[in-house]
Amino acid sequence: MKLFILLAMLYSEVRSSIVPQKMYGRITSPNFPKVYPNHKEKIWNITVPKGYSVRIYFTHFNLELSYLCEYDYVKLSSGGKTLAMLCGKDSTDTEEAPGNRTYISVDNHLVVVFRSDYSNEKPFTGFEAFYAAEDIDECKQPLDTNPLCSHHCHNYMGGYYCSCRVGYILHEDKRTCTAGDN
Ligand SMILES: [Ca+2]
Ligand SMILES: [Ca+2]
Repeated sequence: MKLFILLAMLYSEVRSSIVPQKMYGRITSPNFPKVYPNHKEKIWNITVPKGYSVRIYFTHFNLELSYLCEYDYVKLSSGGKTLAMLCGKDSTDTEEAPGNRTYISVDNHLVVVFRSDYSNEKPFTGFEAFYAAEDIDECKQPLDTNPLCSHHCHNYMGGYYCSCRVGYILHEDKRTCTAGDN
C-alpha cells in the first residue's frame, strides 16, 4: 500500500513536471476564419503557472445572437464562477459581446467553452482570441482583507515576498514581523 502511494506520488510528480504550462496562446472557433459548424462544443482548459492569472481578449467575434446567449456562445469561467457569457457581434441590452474588453481569471486557470446549437440562419465566422499569463500583484489587496505582509510587501513576476522595518525580524511564516531583540 505504502509503495503504491509512493509510486503514485512519483508518477504525479513526473507528470506535473512535464505538462507544459504555456505563458500565452491563441484559440479560435472550429474552422476559423471560415464559418463555424453547427452542433459543436469545444473546451479549452488554460492553465498558467501559480502566481499568474490568465488575461484573454478577442480580436474577432461573430456568433449567432440569441436571447441570453442560449443558442451559440463562448463562456469564460474561472474559480467556479462564470466571468462572461458571450454571443452576437455587438453587445445589446441583454447579451454581451466582448468588443475591446479584456477578461482576467480569478486564479491561474481559465476555462473557455465554445458551443453552437443545431442551426444558424446566417453564416457566422466565430471567434479568435489571444491569452497571456499576467503576474498577480499579491501586494495589491482589497482594503477590507488582512495584508499578506505585516510590514512591507514586494511584488515580483510569479510571486511576492515580505520584509520588515529596522529592528524587526521576519517570522518563519515569511509574513509576520516580530521585534528583534527581547
Ligand atoms: Ca447556432
Ligand atoms: Ca506577483
